[in-house]
Amino acid sequence: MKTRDRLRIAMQKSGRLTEPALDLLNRCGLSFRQSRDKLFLFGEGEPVDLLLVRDDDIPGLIAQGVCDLGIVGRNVLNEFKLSTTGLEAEPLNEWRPLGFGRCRLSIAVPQELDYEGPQHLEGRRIATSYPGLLGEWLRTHAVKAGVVTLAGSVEIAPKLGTADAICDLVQSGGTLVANQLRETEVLLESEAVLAGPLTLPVDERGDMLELLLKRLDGVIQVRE
Ligand code: PRT
Ligand code: ZN
Repeated sequence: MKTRDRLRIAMQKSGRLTEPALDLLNRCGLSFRQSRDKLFLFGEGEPVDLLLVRDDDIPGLIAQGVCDLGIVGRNVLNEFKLSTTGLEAEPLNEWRPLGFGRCRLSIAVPQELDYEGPQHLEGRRIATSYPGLLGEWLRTHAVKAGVVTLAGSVEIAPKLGTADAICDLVQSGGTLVANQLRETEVLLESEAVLAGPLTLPVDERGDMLELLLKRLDGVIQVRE
């Protein structure tokens, strides 16, 4: 692949992480103008461009070298890492937690169910969009359960009778309550992170990344 001299960061095109990610980068002194096809935001001062994509595609784009870094939920990053374990993929690193997009990946069961611990899930079906993270948790707790992988609307699976429990992202807990579900286990505490390969490119992009990390640390420290 042709090497770039500008740092390219993938971020969510339109969703929960878009505004706070742009806000953070602006605070780091970066400003952008949109490309005509709306695929990029080009840096106006510094050599940093943003690639606007679906959040699920971000880890793969970093692993393929299409971009140098990405701003993505730890949930998406860690699920990708598990799905590529054992494959010859570029290992990805969490460079910085960014302090927004906070949520947790949790198991929830119907409210009326007595839940007494992981063993309660033995032999049951659990619906999720995170089969890797759920599978790892089940293995750690020596629980054998069926994993029903769904792309979305996981919370309605128990009502539809397609699963006995769910494993999904929770923020306020409102969605669980609305679906008569109760949170019983937290598998992962998540937030948006700056993700990238384990090593920096040894060129202008590496220099720019070092500068960006310094600015990020300053901005995040001030905010905390
Ligand atoms: O189109 P694209 O694929 O890019 O977007 P998306 O729809 O997959 O993602 P989006 O924008 O919904 O979320 C992006 C990231 O935000 C997630 O990967 C998480 O890292 C983070 N995040 C933070 C959340 C939430 N909070 C959240 N509450 N992602 C999803 N939710 C959903 C959750 O799935 C559930 O349906 O909100 C519901 C629960 O919210 P509460 O407040 O009712 O508990
Ligand atoms: Zn997505």
